[in-house]
Amino acid sequence: MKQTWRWFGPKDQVSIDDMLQAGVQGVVTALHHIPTGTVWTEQEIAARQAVLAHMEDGTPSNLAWDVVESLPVSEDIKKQQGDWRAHIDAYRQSMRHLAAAGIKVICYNFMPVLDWTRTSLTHRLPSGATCMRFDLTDFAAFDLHILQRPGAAEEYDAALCEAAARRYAAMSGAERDALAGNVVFGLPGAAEKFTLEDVRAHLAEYAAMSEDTLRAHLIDFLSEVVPLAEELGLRLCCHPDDPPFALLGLPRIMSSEEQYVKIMQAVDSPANGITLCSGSLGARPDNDLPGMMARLGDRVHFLHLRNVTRETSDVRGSFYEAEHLGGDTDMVALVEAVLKEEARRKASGRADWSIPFRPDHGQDILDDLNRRAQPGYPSIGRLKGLAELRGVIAALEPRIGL
Ligand code: DNO
Ligand code: MN
Repeated sequence: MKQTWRWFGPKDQVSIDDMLQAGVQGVVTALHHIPTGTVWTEQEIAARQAVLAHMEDGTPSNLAWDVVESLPVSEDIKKQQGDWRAHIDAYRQSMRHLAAAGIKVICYNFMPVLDWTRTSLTHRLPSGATCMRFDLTDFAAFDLHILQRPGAAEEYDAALCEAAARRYAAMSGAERDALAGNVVFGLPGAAEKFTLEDVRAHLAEYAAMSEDTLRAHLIDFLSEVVPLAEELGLRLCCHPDDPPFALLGLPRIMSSEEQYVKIMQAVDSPANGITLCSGSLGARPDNDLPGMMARLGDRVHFLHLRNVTRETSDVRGSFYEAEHLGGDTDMVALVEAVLKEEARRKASGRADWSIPFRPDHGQDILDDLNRRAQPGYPSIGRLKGLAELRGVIAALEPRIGL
């Protein structure tokens, strides 16, 4: 398993030197400054590679850009509206440029409007660490009373509506603003930053879209990009919905194994793959992560390893981001399934048998609490997650014969 690390570029609080001290072996990054739907030029890609190649004092870092996260898919492509065909052409052109630069793995997602969604970015744990949390009552309070989405009340049961009304009534104005900010103003990695008005306008455009239609749009997109990916030796990998259930009445199509299988079968190519994000998928009790890795393994091109503690037992429920080996996903069993897949690839003679993973979101601990990085991406919390995962890998690898 190749130990990679997400880096948001030169503006990231966490530096290349920090990454090296964390012991990472490769980098996951994206050209966040380039607007969605436009081409990533060879020059821009080369410039990012050049920055990555050196430490602050000019010493070679020996780090390479291994994974793109994300090459974003535009809302127009998801809706098949407006400039969607031009955006697909731009996507294909960016793929050619990335392949020419030697970057082979491209992560993307197909979540309409919002990328990942949380209600709190600094939920305090008993230890004093903070983490991100999704609280369904807070979310319903946002949806019903702040966003005031038409029809929202029909999507929550009566008890939840009452709890949300009480929660909203008890919040100060500043708390309401903070909740709205956490939910919609755009988290790191999200392609766009929104206001409430923007969200209302975007939601209206999806009002009539069914899951089947959104899935058909994803399949159309993949039919355009997967053959090119094959030709260029690229691996595309779709990140799951986070959280993995319907929100704000929007269709969600990458939340469960069953949904993944539909997409993998519709465009049946090894280049049409998955980012297995254990934190996203694990928020739902019916997603069996080690089992998914075992069954979908040959399509898994990239892994996000992170854990959540589910606070409710429903498919749509509350959760917080736990320590990497804590939480409800059996991380040791998942790592074991990943290593077994690697062993299969190696035995079949594949040179690229090692699967890149990154420690996904860390809790804010120690000096992270003074040096706030992008939510979810503190240096020490992620380093702790990586170190724990590295221990699991080191213990299991010899047993699997790697
Ligand atoms: C959050 C991330 C997501 C992810 C995109 C991939 O930390 O896992 O923002 O990068 O959904 O397209
Ligand atoms: Mn993830």
